[in-house]
Amino acid sequence: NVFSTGGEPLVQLKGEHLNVAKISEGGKKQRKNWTLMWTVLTSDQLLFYKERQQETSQKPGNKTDVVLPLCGGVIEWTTEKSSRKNVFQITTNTGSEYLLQTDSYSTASKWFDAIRKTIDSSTKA
Ligand code: I3P
Repeated sequence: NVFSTGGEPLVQLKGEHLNVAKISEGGKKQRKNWTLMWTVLTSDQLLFYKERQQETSQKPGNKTDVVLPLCGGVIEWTTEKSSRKNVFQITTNTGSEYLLQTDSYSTASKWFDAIRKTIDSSTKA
């Protein structure tokens, strides 16, 4: 369900609630604090919102709480960095590390695959 909405970033995956924890910022370790975030994948960014967004307002800068650039990033499943299940880590090209998690394996793997493809295509571009 890839669609473009007039000049706004191409949205690859519409919003869904995922648990998010930033564990490192610019190479510096952070205290883990899981937060349920409304997550939107665009053609080159992952956007996290504290509150669920309407589809019409899914664009960067519109109350986006965290913008995670995916170009040059790395994504990998991890079983060591959390006691939770279905956890994967995204490392940005600036050395920030985020854990993403949801109890549904199918949801987690859907996001993992879409983010991996986005990292690949935005890194080549
Ligand atoms: C952390 C909290 C996290 C847990 C983390 C704890 O404690 O319980 O949920 O991560 O484990 O340190 P606090 O709230 O006191 O900071 P998981 O849920 O991912 O296991 P960790 O230290 O092993 O990362």
